[in-house]
Amino acid sequence: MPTFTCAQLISKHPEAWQAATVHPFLQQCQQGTIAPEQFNTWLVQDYLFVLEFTRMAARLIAIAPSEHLDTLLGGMVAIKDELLWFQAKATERALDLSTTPQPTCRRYCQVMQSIATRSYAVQSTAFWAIELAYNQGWQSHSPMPTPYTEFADRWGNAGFTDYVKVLEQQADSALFSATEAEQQEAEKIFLDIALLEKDFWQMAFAAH
Ligand code: MP5
Repeated sequence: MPTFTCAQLISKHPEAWQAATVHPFLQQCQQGTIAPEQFNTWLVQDYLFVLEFTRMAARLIAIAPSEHLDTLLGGMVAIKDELLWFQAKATERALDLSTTPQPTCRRYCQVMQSIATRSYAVQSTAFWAIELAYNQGWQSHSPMPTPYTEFADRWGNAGFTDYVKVLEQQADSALFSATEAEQQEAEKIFLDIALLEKDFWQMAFAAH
């Protein structure tokens, strides 16, 4: 049975991945020309996204092999800090986080929920893709000027890159022993995520 790796998913779908990680939203953050309204829309909607991503991480931990737990629990600790950090950033900007998710954010949350009953191979591939999208997206538009520097650093820093590499190894080991049907599902969710990442940037970019 042919198997593929995470790296092969990216090399098979370079355009989809490029669109997920390179966007005028990030380019204008880097140039310092993004409007506060656009950035604040991203910030609030991303907080809502991370709330749902937390639950996806919990489901992943629930089905992970024991030797994968250390990395995943480390990720969970980072998410705990990140939620508090989002709250602090929102307070600084006088933003209300208890708002309704926009349609794109809601769709992304639904996709994360929809894989709840899928195999570990599928869920770990999705988890890796979501983390890699932010790692590469922010990193490739770094350095950013203030006040965006800390945002680019949060997902672009070397430690986060290392964490995403371990996630890749863990997803690869799951894909290696996955059935062909599971591999097909993993490829599909990867493409769904690539599209949703692009749409998420566009949602914020279109805010005015
Ligand atoms: C992430 C994110 C990364 N915050 N938002 C989107 C739309 N995609 C990926 O997740 P995390 O938990 O912030 O590292």
